[in-house]
Amino acid sequence: MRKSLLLTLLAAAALLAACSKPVPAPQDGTALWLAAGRPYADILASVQAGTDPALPPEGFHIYDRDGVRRIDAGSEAGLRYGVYALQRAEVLGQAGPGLDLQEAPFYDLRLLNHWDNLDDTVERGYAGLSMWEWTSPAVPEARIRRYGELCASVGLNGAVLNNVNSNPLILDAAHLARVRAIADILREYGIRTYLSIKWTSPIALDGLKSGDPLDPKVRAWWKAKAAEIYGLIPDFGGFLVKANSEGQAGPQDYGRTHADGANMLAEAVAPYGGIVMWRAFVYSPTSPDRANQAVEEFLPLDGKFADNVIVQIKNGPVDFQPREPFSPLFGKLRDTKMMMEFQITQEYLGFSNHMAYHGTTWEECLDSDTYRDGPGSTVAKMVTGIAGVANTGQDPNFCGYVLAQANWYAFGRLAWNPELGAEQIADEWVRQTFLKPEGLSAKAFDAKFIAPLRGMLMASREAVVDYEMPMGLHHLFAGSHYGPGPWEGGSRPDWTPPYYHKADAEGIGFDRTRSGSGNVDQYNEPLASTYNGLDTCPEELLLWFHHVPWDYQTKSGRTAWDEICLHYDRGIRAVEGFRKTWAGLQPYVAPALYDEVSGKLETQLNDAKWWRDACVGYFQTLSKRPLPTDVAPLDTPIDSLIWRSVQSDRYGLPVHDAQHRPVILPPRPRRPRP
Ligand code: GCV
Repeated sequence: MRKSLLLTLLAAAALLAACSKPVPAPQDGTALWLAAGRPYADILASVQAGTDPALPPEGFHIYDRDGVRRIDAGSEAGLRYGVYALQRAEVLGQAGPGLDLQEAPFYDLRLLNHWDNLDDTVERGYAGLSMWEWTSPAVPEARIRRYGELCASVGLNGAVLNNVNSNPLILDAAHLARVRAIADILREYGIRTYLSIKWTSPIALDGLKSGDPLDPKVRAWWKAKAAEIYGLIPDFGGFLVKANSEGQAGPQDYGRTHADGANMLAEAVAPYGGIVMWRAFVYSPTSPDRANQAVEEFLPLDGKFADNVIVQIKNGPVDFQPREPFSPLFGKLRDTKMMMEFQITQEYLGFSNHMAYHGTTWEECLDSDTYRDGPGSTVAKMVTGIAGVANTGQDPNFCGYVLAQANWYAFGRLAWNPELGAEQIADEWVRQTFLKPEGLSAKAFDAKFIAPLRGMLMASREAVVDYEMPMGLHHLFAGSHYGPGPWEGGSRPDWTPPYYHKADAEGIGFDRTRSGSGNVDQYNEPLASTYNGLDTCPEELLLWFHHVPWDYQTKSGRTAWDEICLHYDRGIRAVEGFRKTWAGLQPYVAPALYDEVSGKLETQLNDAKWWRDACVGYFQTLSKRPLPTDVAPLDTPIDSLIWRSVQSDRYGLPVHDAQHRPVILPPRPRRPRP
């Protein structure tokens, strides 16, 4: 009798426990970070909204008066930002009575740059074809509206619709009509439309003989084109230009300067309040150090650009590598407006397959001190606008990976306020994106899900640096920009990894010191000397600035060789840790999202091992040193990896097998090392 009572009690307890198990909310990532908040219209309807001309145009003030919640704003756009700020505060549990939140954006220009082509492919896009659907007759209005909401909710206010490697046809009548249709939708969300132009458009579209910016016919053509565009889109933002860069034509082809070219376009859009964003991403194949070139070309032009020209500079001097120092140009130009260009899409950080939260990358850059006007001259303060190369496409979740959505979010938040911390932003994003399971207290959700996922995000970029290119190594990737290729040669040295790592039997690293390429002196003191000194250079940038012997003693007391091996190993351990943490989060997350992230982490781990095996294995053929005893042995011998790269599909995306392993192709015919 007693026994059966006990059994009954035990069964009841088990049932109770089963019933109180958290039930994950059904979600699939398509609501992005708008998942957890009240709908926009509900929030708007629940407040008293007013305009306050004393507030900055895009600013807002949320407060309570006489028990009523109010949002005052400087404009319609400001009100929109205020409503979304309230939505966020509600989700974060910060919207209780007495809320008093007054904000305005730090930068006026907060743009996404879409590298979308008119055939709907997306250069460096890993989330499907172009979200604008250039090739289909109908404009995808629902998606564009959703995009507008997402951008507005994080404070973005501009979009360059097409690739900087531009097709001149973007400026023909048919495409401009479509651009107008898109602009009409985006305007409702406070987003201005901009276009990338091809320098040779007057030649391609109307048969002009030249693209010389000082030729009156060319100038007249651009003026007429600007008038046509503004006739269709009165609030058109302006042009983004890639000129004399990577094969794109530009004013230098006619013996003119970047300033001549930019100013000619600036004159055409000035009557309408338009701007020209002129990219500083320039480098020629013959220069001894690609990292020097932007300063070499643009510093002599300082002060020569028209008022409505902004020079748009990539965060680092090379090209969106997992870690670069900030571009020295930010600390050099004084009389030229500058704009930051970050890359949200993960061209060099595992596409949309790897978790690589960029909040930390961008925080590191924006907080860097250029010393231009003395200590405290951070990069954030040097620039007047901020652009991010978008990671969006037609995928239902927009980004190809739920965890990649965090980068779009982080970009918007930092563009609004570059002083926000990466960790705070990660926390906000997790709370807004993932719904609390039923049957779980908010406190438990915090401890069991939010904190671990936030921790994963925060550690993720450093993990990628470790398993791809640690200690300042850079540009070690293979042709597709996915996966390792430290051995790769080619006709153009500055497109090959050996140009950057300079590894040989003696040592490794690019000497950018005063006895090398002199790049350190493009930075202001005291940074120039800090980078120049072997002892003072931060070790995370050691091989960016210095060529060191393999047995150089690092700060840990280990040799450079051992330290490199340890970093690669550490990267793999980190991804293993992410996998383990994520497995523990299964009870709290919808199966669709759980499976998506689990699969991607599996891919990331296999890719990380491939990176380690290829890089450490290849460098070992030169250093001829054994692996340190405290790292795991390589999985794959270098002979099976060297001269090989991953199979790509027709869009250039890497192919993985059913076990999430990269499909490595047989060796290609060797090109001689330069
Ligand atoms: C749009 C890198 C990328 C190119 C890109 C270029 C740029 O080289 O690989 O795809 O072209 O940067 O920023 O212009």
